[in-house]
Amino acid sequence: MYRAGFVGILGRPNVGKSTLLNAILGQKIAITSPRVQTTRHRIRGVLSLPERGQIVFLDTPGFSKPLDKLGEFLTAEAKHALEDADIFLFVVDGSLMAGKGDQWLAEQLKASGKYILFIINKIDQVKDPVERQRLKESYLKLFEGYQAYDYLTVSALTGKRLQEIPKILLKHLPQGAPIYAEDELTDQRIRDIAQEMIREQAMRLTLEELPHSIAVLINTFDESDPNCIRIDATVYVEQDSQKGIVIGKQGQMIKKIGQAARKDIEILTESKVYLELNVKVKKNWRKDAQFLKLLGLS
Ligand SMILES: Nc1nc2c(ncn2[C@@H]2O[C@H](COP(=O)(O)OP(=O)(O)OP(=O)(O)O)[C@@H](O)[C@H]2O)c(=O)[nH]1
Ligand SMILES: [Mg+2]
Repeated sequence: MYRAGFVGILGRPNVGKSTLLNAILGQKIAITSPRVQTTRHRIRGVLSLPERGQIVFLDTPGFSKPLDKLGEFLTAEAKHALEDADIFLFVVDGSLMAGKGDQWLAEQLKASGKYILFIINKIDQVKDPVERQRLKESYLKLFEGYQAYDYLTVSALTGKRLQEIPKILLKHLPQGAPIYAEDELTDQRIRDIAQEMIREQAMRLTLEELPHSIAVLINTFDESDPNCIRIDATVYVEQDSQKGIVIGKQGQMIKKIGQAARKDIEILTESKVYLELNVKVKKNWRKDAQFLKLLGLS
């Protein structure tokens, strides 16, 4: 019996949703970082299990109180996934006690009446079994009295117990034909993943200095040369002072960002890549509706 459907991956920011998705798919389609608000778009990731079924994962921005227009968009994206999903993968950070945000989200998910696979992640960070149990119990309280759920303690980073996830999910998806072609991995264009990979490296390499104020826009993505993809992209920051950080002393930082991103994009595209980066200031872009639209974030 073939089953196919949508699984909404929901949770607070930074709990490891995108890391989990990449690990389940065995391929990197979503960028990750130690910062909140890393994921900005809903991303579809497709896992096809020949003759058994197809799981379409919807990775979402973490749920949190919106502080600006960007925040509003992110919350709206996550809410769409709440509606579109057949069932949920609810992810929490198992190295921290359950908080108000987790509780609120659990209430939203339970109200849907849909099946929930509850993932207690980052278990590699808690070595003491007593502490582990105490943390786990703080989360299981959220589901007291709810019938339609199972839970797993996992580590998306080390891969511990991840192989059980698709098996469990599949049992709870509706019967039906595949939604995507079986060789399809994601709905994103290569160009958009490349853009995200540049943002990931820019965030990673400026970690200490910059909060989540980086945006990246690819201006040209030229595939006309069969031997080399030529990409021209702009890294946007919010303030003049941040521009210097991204460029670095004698351009060292932007060079590093470019080299690291180029490597990732070359793996992604299986092609040689020429990447040209420049840096611009866009004051308060997170509140700028027009600019957000340009980034596809509205
Ligand atoms: N130790 C440990 N770290 C993890 C694990 N899973 C994810 N992380 C780290 O947690 C951070 C956040 O991971 P992401 O996958 O970007 O989290 P997210 O939930 O997608 O975050 P947003 O997109 O901002 O909502 C990254 O630094 C990951 O490397 C895990 O199982 N163990
Ligand atoms: Mg994410």
